[in-house]
Amino acid sequence: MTEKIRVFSGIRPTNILNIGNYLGAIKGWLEFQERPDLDCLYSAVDLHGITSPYESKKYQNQIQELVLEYLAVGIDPNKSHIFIQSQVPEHIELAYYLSTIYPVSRLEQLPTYKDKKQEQPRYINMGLLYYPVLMAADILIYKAKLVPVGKDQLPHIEVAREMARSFNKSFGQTFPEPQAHLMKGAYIPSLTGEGKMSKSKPDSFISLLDDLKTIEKKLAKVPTDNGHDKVLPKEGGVLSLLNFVELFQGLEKKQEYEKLYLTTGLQYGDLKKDLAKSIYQELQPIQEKRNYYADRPKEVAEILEDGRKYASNIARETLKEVKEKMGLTSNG
Ligand code: AQP
Repeated sequence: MTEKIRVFSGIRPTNILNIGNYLGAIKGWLEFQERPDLDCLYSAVDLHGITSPYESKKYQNQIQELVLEYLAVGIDPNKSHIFIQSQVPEHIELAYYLSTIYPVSRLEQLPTYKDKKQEQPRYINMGLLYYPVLMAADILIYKAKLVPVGKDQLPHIEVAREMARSFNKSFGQTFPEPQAHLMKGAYIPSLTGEGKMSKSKPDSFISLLDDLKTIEKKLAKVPTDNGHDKVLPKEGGVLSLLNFVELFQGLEKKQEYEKLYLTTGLQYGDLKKDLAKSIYQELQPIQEKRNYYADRPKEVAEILEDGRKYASNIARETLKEVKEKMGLTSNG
């Protein structure tokens, strides 16, 4: 029997998941768990979450909430392994080893680090700089070859690839070079029309748990124009809206609106109302499933324990191999 190809991905428990996380990352997770040739590990990456300002008293709830949302969107514990990152501390140990073979200057130049420095100027901690190192360890500890993520994570995947190459060169072939897997929704713009949709920017997102009224209100605020021009907009709120139309209502509908924009004019009120309905239609079953699991904490705890055990076994094996290859233990 050929060995399954391993898949790893994770999300920070910084807030309720939004449609950016859902279309950009989770849709890829769901696609991969259906493939019998893949072995999928999906983690609530709580150690990454604490590199941004957070409230320790609320953090356990946020982590548990993220797990409920993983289950709610359809991550199936019979097809995937779900676990909490900090419960497999081997990630941290591997991250340290990897940090010794990687230049600090490369980490300082990463766009994600520079962005976060601007976003949280009073919270520029070592963990933030170290984020891509720990993320590389998250992936490499499982020798994962595929990483379904959004576009913003590409620089981090590149770091993981460089680390794998560098480690293999110095200590012998150990890690495969992981590849990012991007979905159609790999970059979901913010509702403000500027930058990407982000869990930590409240004006930017529609959350997976929003009701119809809230979605309508949020879409109503998306900045638009007079609905008519000779060329389609290349940025801003209108582009975001058309993007959502394609992802939730299909390409044909988007093309219909584009045609109106270029001819008689587009009525945003109608577009927004219709779009809100379509988004809510997709989110409603997710919200029901989230409530189903919220009522079954024992079942959720068992799923997490199974996931932790599975992940820990692989992680321990990899660490043993790494320590031997680095000369930290004898291989006798
Ligand atoms: N706007 C987006 N479009 C497509 N994909 C996105 N992702 C995030 N935003 C978009 C993908 O969702 C996953 C979330 O991973 P994360 O929580 O570890 O970090 P992130 O990329 O920093 O996500 P957020 O939502 O912006 O969170 P905060 O605000 O906490 O930093 C990743 O696969 C990401 O690519």
